[in-house]
Amino acid sequence: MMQFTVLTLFPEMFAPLQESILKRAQEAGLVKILFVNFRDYATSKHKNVDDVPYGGGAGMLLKPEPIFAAIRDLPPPCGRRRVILMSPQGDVFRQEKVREWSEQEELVFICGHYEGFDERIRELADEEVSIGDYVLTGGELAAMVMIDAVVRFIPGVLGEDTSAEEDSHSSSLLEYPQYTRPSDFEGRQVPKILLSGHHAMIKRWRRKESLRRTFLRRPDLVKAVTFRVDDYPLLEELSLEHEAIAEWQDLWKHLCPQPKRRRRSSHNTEGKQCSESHLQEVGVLELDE
Ligand code: 4H6
Repeated sequence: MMQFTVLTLFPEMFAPLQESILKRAQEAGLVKILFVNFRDYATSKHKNVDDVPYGGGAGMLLKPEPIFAAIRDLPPPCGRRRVILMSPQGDVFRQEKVREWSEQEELVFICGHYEGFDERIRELADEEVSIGDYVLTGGELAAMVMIDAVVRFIPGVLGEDTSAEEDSHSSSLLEYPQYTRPSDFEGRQVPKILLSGHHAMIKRWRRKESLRRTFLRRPDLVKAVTFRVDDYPLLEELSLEHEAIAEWQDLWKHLCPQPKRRRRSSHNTEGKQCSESHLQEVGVLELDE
């Protein structure tokens, strides 16, 4: 059971987490999401949670006292707990972080609103994280994005045989194109290979299309890809199909199959000369370099 605790002035904004897969995960007891409205920890008679900035300037900032009080009032952690602050100034949230957080027993999210936080609130957080380079009216939507990504990574949430570990971002490659019926939709055909039932060829096609998409759409991800030896022929084909991919050739030339070094065979202990026909069977590759 993984617990999420959200400190927010607007718990009603989290209604979308009560639908679909996140609803099922909570009903199945895999996940619990608690909300703490830190306005309940405001001590002034008007329950103020914000105030004007020292030094002047437009807008209001969240005061430290209610958020400090709310964090101090949390029950002692049941295990590993991470306190997270969402802000446009944080480290960008990536799948690697999802994997790391999925190993915690509890995640606590502090959602800011108004123009921002009093700087002293930052010391409550273990991490400051951003979902991307844009500004939101509050941290709530960012927290929902992160909760969704972590919940779907918890074993059992997606179902029995579907593993989030197999997802495109685990391999740093984009997903290959997928199709369902009909095989001909208004003249648009599903690639023939996918109808062939030839599983090895389908696997090869999918790997090639994942590579193609990653190079063409997300060149920034390419440096994180671990190429396999059997990617070599796929990459060479893609180089011929796209000049833009050919420019990356230095990345995979080390995977070029080397011609096998001829060595004395264990069946040829007398050191006899190998016949011409045997050498042909071994298949000497002719390669550049
Ligand atoms: C901290 C500081 C996260 C949090 C300021 C939060 C974008 C992201 C917020 C603010 C967020 C993100 C308050 C500044 C409203 C703008 C909440 N915006 N803001 N990219 N906003 O993850 O005014």
